[in-house]
Amino acid sequence: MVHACTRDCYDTCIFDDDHKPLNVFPINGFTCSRGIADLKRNDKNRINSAYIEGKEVTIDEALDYISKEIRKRDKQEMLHIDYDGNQGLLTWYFPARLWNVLGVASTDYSICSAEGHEAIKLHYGSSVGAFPEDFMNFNSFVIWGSETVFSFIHGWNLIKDKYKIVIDVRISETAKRSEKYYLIKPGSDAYLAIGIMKKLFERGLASTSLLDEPERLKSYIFSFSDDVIEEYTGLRMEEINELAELYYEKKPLTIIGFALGRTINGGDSISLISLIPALLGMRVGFYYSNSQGLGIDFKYLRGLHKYSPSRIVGMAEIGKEIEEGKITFIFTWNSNPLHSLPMSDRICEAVKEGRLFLVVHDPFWSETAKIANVVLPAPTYLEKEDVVYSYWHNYLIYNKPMFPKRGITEIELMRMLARKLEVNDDLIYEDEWLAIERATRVNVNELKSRGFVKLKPKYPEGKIKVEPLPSKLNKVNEYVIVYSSHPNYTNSQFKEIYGNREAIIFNSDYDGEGYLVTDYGKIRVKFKKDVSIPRGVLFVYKSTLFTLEGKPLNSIIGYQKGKYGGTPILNIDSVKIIRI
Ligand SMILES: Nc1nc2c(c(=O)[nH]1)N[C@H]1C(S)=C(S)[C@@H](COP(=O)(O)OP(=O)(O)OC[C@H]3O[C@@H](n4cnc5c(=O)[nH]c(N)nc54)[C@H](O)[C@@H]3O)O[C@H]1N2
Ligand SMILES: Nc1nc2c(c(=O)[nH]1)N[C@H]1C(S)=C(S)[C@@H](COP(=O)(O)OP(=O)(O)OC[C@H]3O[C@@H](n4cnc5c(=O)[nH]c(N)nc54)[C@H](O)[C@@H]3O)O[C@H]1N2
Ligand code: SF4
Ligand SMILES: [Mo]
Repeated sequence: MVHACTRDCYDTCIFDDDHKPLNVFPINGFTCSRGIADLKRNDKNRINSAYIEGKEVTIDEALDYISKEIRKRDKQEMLHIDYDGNQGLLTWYFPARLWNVLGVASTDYSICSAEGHEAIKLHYGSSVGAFPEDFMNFNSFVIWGSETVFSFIHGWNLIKDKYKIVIDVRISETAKRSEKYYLIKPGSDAYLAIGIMKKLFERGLASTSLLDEPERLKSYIFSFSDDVIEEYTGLRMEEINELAELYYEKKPLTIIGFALGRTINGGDSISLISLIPALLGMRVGFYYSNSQGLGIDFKYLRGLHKYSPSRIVGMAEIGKEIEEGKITFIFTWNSNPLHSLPMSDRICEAVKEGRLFLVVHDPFWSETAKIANVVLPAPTYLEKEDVVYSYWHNYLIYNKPMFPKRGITEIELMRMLARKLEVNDDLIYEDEWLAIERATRVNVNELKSRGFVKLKPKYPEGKIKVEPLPSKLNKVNEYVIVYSSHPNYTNSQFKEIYGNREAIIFNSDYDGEGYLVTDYGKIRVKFKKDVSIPRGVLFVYKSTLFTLEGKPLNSIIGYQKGKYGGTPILNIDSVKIIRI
């Protein structure tokens, strides 16, 4: 029997009964520092009971209390926030049915990768790209806006001995370990993609057969002068020419990092980067996320084939809507919004002032759980059955629990709350295994007995569409905040093992304390000089987003969002520094 790590991670490691990583490709018998520490972590910092306003209660009492609050309100002012804390189909997707049947507001699930999914889909029909087996067919790689060494360890393992080119805004760990790197100005990736394509056209190296309107692309590309491309990217034309040559000669696989979707011009950048392999005649020449290529009907699992939310609130705008009093009730699971959302200090303020009723269902005392009105204990992935997919490889895995259940599962909670609210819709009571079978078309008995099955990748057909091409690219001002994964944490998780680190702002020239200030707020932070960071860049690990005073860094991030998938622009510019 096997189980699978359900964390938000490319790799979705598969483990045996003793929690040893399986030696199947591409897991290859090893795991990360979190995978290693999972068993030890399972007993630490756990929520072991339900709580109302800090007082221990039974789950039944807590649900009575929550249902009274729900009955008092309009659908539009209630929101469920769920994201990828656990990627299991039975933990994340299926339990959303209650909220969709009730018709409360939903988020747009945009915080992480939506921008790139939508941008690539417009050209290719789907964002699906190379699977692990395809990686093996390439001898060179361009790693564009991704700290692969930390964020994608099994991907890195497949490519580490091959030729790698990194495009980043600082000398990342991945850059240090690669054969070549190019540092560009934050948010200028769209210009670099234009520059590369321009050189390919100019030198007659472009292959146009896969594109529906190559001439349209060419005239668009040639509307940008070399001077403009140099000015925006900070690279010289000789360097861009060299990169174009490398692209032509080596025909690399381009790994497009999710992080790009959260930068200024992010969707446009991903859109244009994705066209480079097409211009070299490669149908599958990039990897972004393969979740759209697995044939899983996520909408069915969430009940969205039958019901729709009363409204969609962009994840970029939740903080703002709370401030404006438009949201007065939040139910969250699988997510730590205080850590992850823009203007997240508005959540704290509104709860303190009694303007927002906050419920958190989580296995661990996350920052958000600590301030919630009602807290509910959830089992970890080691304590409940689930079915897990990966956004890189194509195994669908049956997660068999290793330990007895603690707390209440997301499905049990959904059904108990539905009974309290007298919601009787069949969707809520549909057998979850039947729902899995319908959504994945995989035989559940076979899945359970074999542990995992391979899904067949699904690719769209037809020409790659050149349109839409970005009409206007934004100018980026210094200072820009940029983030990367940290090897010992997954987003806000694993502080109980690896410690609660404060936000340190790595930069080119200042050691000391001070403030970061934007139109949305001010936070006191520590600064540290680092030679790998160019001027104009403020770098922080995305797992260390709280100050020592407990204020979230995201307090200073506004509600700007991408135009394709609505992804919040987290890599904001025009940040002022006050030194003290
Ligand atoms: N260990 C670990 N692994 C993780 C996670 C984790 O927290 N820890 N998180 C998971 C999740 S949720 C995600 S979304 C993925 C993210 O995985 P990746 O997509 O690899 O993103 P990051 O690790 O955030 O690294 C982003 C890189 O982009 C660079 N960058 C920032 N701005 C720009 C820009 O404007 N242009 C260019 N070219 N580069 C830029 C940063 O300097 C950084 O090196 O990783 C997953 N894997
Ligand atoms: N400033 C800034 N903000 C960012 C980012 C950034 O780079 N910079 N990155 C963004 C990205 S890429 C992402 S993906 C988000 C991630 O943002 P978060 O939502 O903060 O992600 P996690 O830390 O993974 O938190 C998920 C929560 O789910 C809980 N959880 C885990 N397993 C289960 C389970 O089985 N059941 C339940 N009920 N809960 C569970 C965890 O304990 C944790 O509290 O943050 C985004 N926010
Ligand atoms: S976080 Fe990623 S690398 Fe670590 S155990 Fe989970 S799937 Fe594997
Ligand atoms: Mo993410």
